[in-house]
Amino acid sequence: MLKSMEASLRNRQHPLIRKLADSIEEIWQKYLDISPYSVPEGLGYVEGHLEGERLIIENHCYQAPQFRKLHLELAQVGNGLDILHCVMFPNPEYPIPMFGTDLVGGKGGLISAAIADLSPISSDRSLPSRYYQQLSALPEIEFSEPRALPPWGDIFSHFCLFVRPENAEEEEKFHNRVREYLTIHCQIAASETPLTSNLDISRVLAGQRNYCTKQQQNDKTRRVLEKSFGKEWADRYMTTMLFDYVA
Ligand code: BLA
Repeated sequence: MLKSMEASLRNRQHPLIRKLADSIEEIWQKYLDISPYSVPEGLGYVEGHLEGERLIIENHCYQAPQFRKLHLELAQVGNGLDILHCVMFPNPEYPIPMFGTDLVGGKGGLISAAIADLSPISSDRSLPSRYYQQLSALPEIEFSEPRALPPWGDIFSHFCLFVRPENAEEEEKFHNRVREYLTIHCQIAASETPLTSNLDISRVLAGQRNYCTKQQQNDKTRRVLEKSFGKEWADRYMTTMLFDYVA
């Protein structure tokens, strides 16, 4: 029953969301040794409708040796607003960036926000050199409507894409670039040697904590969740499911 509901939400969503969700799972399967991850009780599939608008959320979670949690979330507000959210949380022995992507939109067939990044977690906010080299080697692309990051967005890298895709061609350009980011990330992650020094590991944890606490400040996400589920639930969801960190 759950499986068929899950399949049906994706098929009802904006084509860019459907394609990106499929790509994410395809690339994870291709490069990583993934296994199931158990989602906290009651959070696999959730529906809420406090102020009228119904919000449906479905979570797909995996883990891999290099990643303590691979989280792909699909959501739909009312009948029109579609959301894709994905974060890859590295195990703290792996000093690699945080991959994150968020797509929001669908009303009138338009995606209003498309963001993707490999965000650094080092204290000087630089990416590991292998990442920097491979990302720099990608051909430059342009979008007709780039968007400005909010104040908490200082966590994102120089390679962060944040745009409002104007048409199907720009949507495809975004999709392809995110596939490239994911492929680079999974290939590098799969060939990394884990850290052994506790000091180095604690630095990774501090970087991941900073990333998550900044993301928790996204009032636009919080408001959507609060409207359907209330303040307390929204806060718990943002801190335990969307952007949880290891203390
Ligand atoms: C923006 N996120 C948004 C917006 C909404 C959501 C409604 C505003 C869209 C717009 O301005 O056009 C809502 N996003 C959600 C909800 C969920 C979600 C409800 O994921 C989950 C249930 N957000 C992320 C990740 C990144 C991210 C991983 O979850 C980045 C890697 C970024 N979302 C992000 C940014 C904005 C945004 C930067 C714009 C915020 C702003 O302009 O203030």
